Amino acid sequence: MSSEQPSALLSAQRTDTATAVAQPNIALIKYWGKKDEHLFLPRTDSLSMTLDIFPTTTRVRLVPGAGQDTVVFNGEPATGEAERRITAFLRLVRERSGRTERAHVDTENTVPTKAGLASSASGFAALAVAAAAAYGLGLDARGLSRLARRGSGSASRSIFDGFAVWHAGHAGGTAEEADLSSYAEPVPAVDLEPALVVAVVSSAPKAVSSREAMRRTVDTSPLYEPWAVSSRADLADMRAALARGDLPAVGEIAERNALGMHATMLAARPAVRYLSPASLAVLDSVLQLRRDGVPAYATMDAGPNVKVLCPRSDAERVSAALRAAAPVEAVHIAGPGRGARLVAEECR
Ligand code: 2P0
Repeated sequence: MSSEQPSALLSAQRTDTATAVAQPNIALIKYWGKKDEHLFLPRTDSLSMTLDIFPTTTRVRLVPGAGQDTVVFNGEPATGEAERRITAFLRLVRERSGRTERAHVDTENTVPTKAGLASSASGFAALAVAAAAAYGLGLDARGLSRLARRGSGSASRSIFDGFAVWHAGHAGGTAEEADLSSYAEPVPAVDLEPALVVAVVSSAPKAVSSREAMRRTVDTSPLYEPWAVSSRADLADMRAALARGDLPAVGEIAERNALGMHATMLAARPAVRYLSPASLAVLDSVLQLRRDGVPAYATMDAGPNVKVLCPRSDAERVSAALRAAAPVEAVHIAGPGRGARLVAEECR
């Protein structure tokens, strides 16, 4: 038996074993580009909705006397980049805690990985919450958001329920000041009753990682800076639309922000193109839905999959239209979900 604790109690108590659950988030105002790669400071603020699907469950257990960290990912020993990122994150947590024990991490991720479905967001949000509790960091939600950011930028937003804004912070001053300046927090929103319909066009790993793609875009795309400027204006418009509960405006702003982000990538040298013919067919079907009177709006991340924001009451109709538009692998209907949280250990 396991029972969940309220998000407010995240990491409140110290144990040597902790398990946390987190869900992915989808950005409505995108994070695309860093100003500090080591600290994961983004160039622009972003805003997202945490989903109620695809949970990641991560257990961190301290192992006194162990010579190294061990990581199991979906039942298999983690290797390569995934293992390197997780052990680097554990080193950061150890530095902060003053403790030296290595850890065993066991993570079950139900998100299709590396397919632009934000698997690193739920993954590092769950790891941050579990590791902070296991090592006794005693962080509040903002502190957990900052910590999760150091694993993957978008993970900073999955700490929170529903809509969250991630502040870019500032790179000046000391590293500690810069680190403190960038975190996510909840955004006030009227209850919109939204759905996000996820059309999985391909769950194959992507050819270019989002990390490499955003670096290349910042370094070489002549469209990057204009997009970053317009994204700041989009964020202000988005906050206002959420505050007045205007779902069509939220969708319209999200769609223009995402299309603009993909334009920056197409102008990079060499270009990064994540959208496939099937993605474009789904985008066409979203236009057709709007012509038919359904307020549906698309957003896309670092992959070919398309996520469509619409009223909850239209989700089934949108789902059917997306399936008919292209040979999609799967369609998932998500709503706003809970932030990362500890789940009580059954017995130790
Ligand atoms: C986002 N994406 O705002 C944007 C939009 C993809 C497109 O955050 O390098 O895995 O680990 O900080 O968070 C994907 O990038 O990148 C992402 P890192 P991350 O959701």
